[in-house]
Amino acid sequence: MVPEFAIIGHPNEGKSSVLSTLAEDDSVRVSPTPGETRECRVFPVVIDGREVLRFTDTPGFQNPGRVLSELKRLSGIASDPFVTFRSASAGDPELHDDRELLGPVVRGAGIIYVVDGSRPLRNVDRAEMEILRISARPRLAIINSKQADERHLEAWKNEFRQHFNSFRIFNAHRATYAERILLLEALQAIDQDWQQPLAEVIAAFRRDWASRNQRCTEIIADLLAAALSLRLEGKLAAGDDEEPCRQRLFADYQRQLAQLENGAHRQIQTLFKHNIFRSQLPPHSLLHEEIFSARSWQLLGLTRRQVVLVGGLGGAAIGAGIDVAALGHGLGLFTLFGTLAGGAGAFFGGKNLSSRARFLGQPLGGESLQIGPAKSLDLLFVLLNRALLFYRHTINWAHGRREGATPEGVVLWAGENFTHHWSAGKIRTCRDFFLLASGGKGDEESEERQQLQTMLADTLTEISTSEGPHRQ
Ligand SMILES: Nc1nc2c(ncn2[C@@H]2O[C@H](COP(=O)(O)OP(=O)(O)O)[C@@H](O)[C@H]2O)c(=O)[nH]1
Ligand SMILES: [Mg+2]
Repeated sequence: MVPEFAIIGHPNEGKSSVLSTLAEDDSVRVSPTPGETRECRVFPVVIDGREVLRFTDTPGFQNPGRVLSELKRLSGIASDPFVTFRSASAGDPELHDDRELLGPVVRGAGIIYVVDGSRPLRNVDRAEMEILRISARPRLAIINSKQADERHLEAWKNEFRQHFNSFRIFNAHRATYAERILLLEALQAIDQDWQQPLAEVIAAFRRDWASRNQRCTEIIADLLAAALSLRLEGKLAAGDDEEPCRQRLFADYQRQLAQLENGAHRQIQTLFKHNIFRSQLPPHSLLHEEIFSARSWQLLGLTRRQVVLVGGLGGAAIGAGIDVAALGHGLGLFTLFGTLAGGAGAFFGGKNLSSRARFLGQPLGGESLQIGPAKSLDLLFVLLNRALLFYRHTINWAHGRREGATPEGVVLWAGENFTHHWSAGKIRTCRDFFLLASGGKGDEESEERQQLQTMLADTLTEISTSEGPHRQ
């Protein structure tokens, strides 16, 4: 039988949000209006086409005091006071929600009790906990603090020690993959009967996560292959001014790179089951910057040390170490494009450009300007770091969190470089893939691509098992 857990609690404490995050299901209805959920709804967790676990969302308690006294009264006379209570209260609209939420308890579901730990404990909470305690179902309490206020935490914990098998702090808006696994492990411990099935669920979760990461390395490698090989050409007619043509070409190039990147990021979002709501990037995220902004290159490109490493790798010479100052100054990228194309550290390929640089007059006609394939390894690092930033943002965006919600207590962190510490071996793997990809062969099965993906898989594992952003 598939283990079932009912998410129970007072209205508006974050039950549905917790469920949405735990089940990675952003179709769960979350609402600021208390008491909107009137019926239970089952959310199966399906892995590899098989339901491994189900969570049931329930309406909030409306009359816990009354329900408790009814149950106590029935406990002497009914064989199962919960069943009797439910049938006896069937005609009473006032008890509708209370009756409904006890449905899964009666059919044997485990209980996950959710409270907002940022508010003080009240008598109604005690009545709710007492009801759950006398149900004798295995139960775990979750403290989902909607505000940063921690003054009441100790009181809640003390209360939970008396009424529950276990409790955990789990935040519906901030919980990470690692914290979801920890919660499942805690559920495993509350009842011996669930140990085995939940161990399988946890193993399935881990396998599923690893296969998503694997798929994500393909998405990133595909993006890099397409971006690094991107090549555009602009024809110059006799008498054409070269500058506008360059500008157009470069604008096109930027636009197409951005499209490729955007497509890859959307795939990552879908892979991690963000189907309905789009996560919001923190206001200062580097991902708001254009791919070719000086800040992107400064923070996400190769470090000086790595540029030296690239030089020492041997083999084909490769452009590395873009002059970031050139990206930022007034003349911007066109200068870089024009200058570098003819210069020693050629950034973009420039058919005819080096000769043209010497002839800066009117074009003779029938010539073409070319941009791409990429000539600088930095582009790989900028795109890779941006993809990793996006990955980290996506996996840490809890499904229960909705657009516009204020992320209390969440310290959203500035863009970071995931590759600054990479050593020569990893840089070489990137370099080898770069050579392949810029030669138009990055999407083919190859040793180089395989190595890149294996390395990326480790990086993704590291990112997903490291502490969440709010812990930093
Ligand atoms: N800031 C913040 N808001 C939360 C959190 N959990 C839930 N909420 C908000 O609280 C309201 C009620 O949440 P919901 O999950 O629908 O509660 P339910 O009635 O217990 O199912 C919604 O507006 C949520 O966005 C949280 O961890 N932090
Ligand atoms: Mg709800």
